[in-house]
Amino acid sequence: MGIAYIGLGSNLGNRGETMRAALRRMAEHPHLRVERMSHFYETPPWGKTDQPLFLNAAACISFDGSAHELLGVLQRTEHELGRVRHEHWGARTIDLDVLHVEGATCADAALRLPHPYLTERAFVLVPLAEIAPNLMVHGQSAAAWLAAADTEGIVRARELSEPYPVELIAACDEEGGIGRAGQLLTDCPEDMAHFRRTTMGGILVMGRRTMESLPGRRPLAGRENVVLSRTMERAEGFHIVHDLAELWSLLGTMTHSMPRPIFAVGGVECYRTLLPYTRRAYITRLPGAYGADVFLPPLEGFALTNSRGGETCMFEIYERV
Ligand code: PH2
Ligand code: MG
Ligand code: MG
Repeated sequence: MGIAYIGLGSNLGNRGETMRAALRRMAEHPHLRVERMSHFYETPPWGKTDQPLFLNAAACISFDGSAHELLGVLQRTEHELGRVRHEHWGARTIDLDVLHVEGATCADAALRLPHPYLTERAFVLVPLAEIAPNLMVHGQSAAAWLAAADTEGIVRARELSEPYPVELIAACDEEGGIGRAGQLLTDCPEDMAHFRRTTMGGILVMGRRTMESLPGRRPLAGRENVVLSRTMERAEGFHIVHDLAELWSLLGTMTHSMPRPIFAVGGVECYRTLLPYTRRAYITRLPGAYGADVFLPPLEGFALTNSRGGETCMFEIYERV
């Protein structure tokens, strides 16, 4: 089928988390690839106005299948994420709409394309024009439709509701190993300095075993230290969260009072959990092989954007493509 545009909306529950979950599920579908994603926007409810503020976004995807098959994928995703249909235009945990399919129009009971209200709804046009200003809909570009729309009250979401709020930082040996017997592979002072410099002032998210491997089990100075652990109850100097919902809620509070970067710092389970939310990875390449027993998960969908040789190791930056 080719390129299509999807509108995402949510105004119930943990909106940012649900939107990210929808995005992740779409990206995991074998016939669907998320090509581009807008920021999240907070938008006043349109149509039925006595309901909570929405979060809205738009995604450009490629899909191997028909428009109706795409609709099916989106409806299943809505269902899996707990959407219950109450009232027309009412509050919902997640709403995934096919906005536009390149080269296709459609007008049957299940699907109308382009989306019938696309050109008059600012909550659709603001994110859509961000990722596809030149997209032609009914003879005008998305940017031109936006210029004629009433965008009052629409703002880039201030809370922690970026699609990819996390940065990952790790050091690997030549085999991709990151640790052995619960410890780092080697003591590389140059990498330690790089880690410190990169993360200073930010928020560190780590697993329990990584926390226990810190010198004296003390939090790292100058940064917020958050432990993501199902079992841990408390630890002096650390914030403990037990699942992703708690993590996003804590991070929302922390970044609301002071915006700052969020780093996944290990171990492997923490990396794996946060990789779907990661936009950038700082990877240190350590020369040699150390017989690691844990390895960095593959950075699928990331591209190397920067590489710098140090005295004793290489510093690379990968960005989500
Ligand atoms: N969706 C609706 C009705 N009203 N208002 C905003 N701001 N955002 C939406 O996504 C939205 C709405 C029906 O789908
Ligand atoms: Mg809708
Ligand atoms: Mg819908």
